[in-house]
Amino acid sequence: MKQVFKRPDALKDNIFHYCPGCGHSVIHRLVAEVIDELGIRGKTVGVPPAGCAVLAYNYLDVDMGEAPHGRAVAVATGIKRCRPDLVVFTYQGDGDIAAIGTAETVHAANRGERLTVIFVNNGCYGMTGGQMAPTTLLGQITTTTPGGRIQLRDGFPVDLSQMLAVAGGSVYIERTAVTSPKNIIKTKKAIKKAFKAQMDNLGFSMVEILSACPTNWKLSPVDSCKRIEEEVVKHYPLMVIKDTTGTHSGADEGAYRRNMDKR
Ligand SMILES: Cc1ncc(C[n+]2csc(CCOP(=O)(O)OP(=O)(O)O)c2C)c(N)n1
Ligand code: SF4
Repeated sequence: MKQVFKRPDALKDNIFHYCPGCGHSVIHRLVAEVIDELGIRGKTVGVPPAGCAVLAYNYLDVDMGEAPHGRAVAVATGIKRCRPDLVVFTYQGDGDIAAIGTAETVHAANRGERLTVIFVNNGCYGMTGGQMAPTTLLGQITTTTPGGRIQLRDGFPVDLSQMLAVAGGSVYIERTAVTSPKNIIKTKKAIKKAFKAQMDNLGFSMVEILSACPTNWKLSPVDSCKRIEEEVVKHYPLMVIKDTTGTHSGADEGAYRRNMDKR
């Protein structure tokens, strides 16, 4: 009989430590499926965050290089520049990338580093107990905003994808969610497209994935998905935010080398 469903080769046979209903497990699987389908397992390096996905190396069966909180894109830049033949991705939560990691991420996008960011937006600091993150919505209750996030004290939610879309070196940024089979399929397509943009040498690519943190939201997994679809998408609409992959001519490696040779 033809096998129609199996564990991806790029996913180790370990039991996820994530809470029930957490999006990280689904997103790990999607990344693994894409790596298998692109046939890049032997030449892919991932950089996990500080956050609940810090143990991603226990699950993804590719080389992984750990980075301190917020530094994943900087570490990935170093790896990619040393070994441009590798496919390099970071896997980061919103606290990791949109708070402490903002600066290096903005500059890496602006430089057009040829790497891929998987940005898991669950609107809070999951691992450390559900504190407010830059992405936390106005009014959202977290452990550090027990009365709800208010603009006067806490500022507005940060839309990192829109910020990075302005950068000259970003070529593909899409926001998706893992709340339903339809959205999960779209997320996988987006991850594949982001990896391909890197493999075509085009520039910085990122997929922002709206994901549930049922434990810290204090909602059931089903109600967490409902919250994303009914509330979160109003502020963070699911859409392709930037796509210049069709018109981009790719990085001019030759010009770079000629310029270096002149010195
Ligand atoms: C420099 C530094 N500061 C703070 C921490 C503590 N810390 C670990 S994980 C984390 C928050 C992670 O939240 P997020 O990136 O949103 O990921 P999630 O756990 O929600 O997936 C923090 C503050 C740390 N590890 N290193
Ligand atoms: S705390 Fe939240 S983000 Fe972390 S594993 Fe649990 S549900 Fe997932």
